[in-house]
Amino acid sequence: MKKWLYSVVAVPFLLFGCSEEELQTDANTEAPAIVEVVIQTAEQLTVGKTTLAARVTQNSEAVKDADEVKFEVWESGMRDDGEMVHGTLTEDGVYAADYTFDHDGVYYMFAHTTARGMHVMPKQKLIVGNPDMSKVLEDTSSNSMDHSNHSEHDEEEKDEDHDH
Ligand SMILES: [Cu+2]
Repeated sequence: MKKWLYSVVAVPFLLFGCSEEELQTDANTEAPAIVEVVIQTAEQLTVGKTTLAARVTQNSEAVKDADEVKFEVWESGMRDDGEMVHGTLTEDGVYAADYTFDHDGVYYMFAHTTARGMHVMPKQKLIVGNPDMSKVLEDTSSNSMDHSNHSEHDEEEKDEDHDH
């Protein structure tokens, strides 16, 4: 009689233990939502002052606390002579920086974005004015960059990585 009682009592505990374990596993494997960066600067520009801008979102919501949004701009084929300008939050997840193009040409731009523990860097081609396409150099630079000096691990030295 006593044995029979024990087994009845034990069943609910077993069921409970099982479902609790499943819940914990689900919570642990949930990945953080991807940070998305969309460049807002038009592909066709005119010589002179323009605004470089990119909008940062996560789960379709504006990210207003990005660690860093840097715009790397260079003329096609001359990435080594490119410039890095820091974007600042203007509105609703949009980070922007002023930039001046002083001559017609084909340019490229990366929006190097570090936010919520991720690094995202969309690239865009920019056509400024009416460049003589026969004189435009081919851009052979790689689609990546040396991130060794602006990785997630160097939060303390954010301002020392302008050299790439
Ligand atoms: Cu980058």
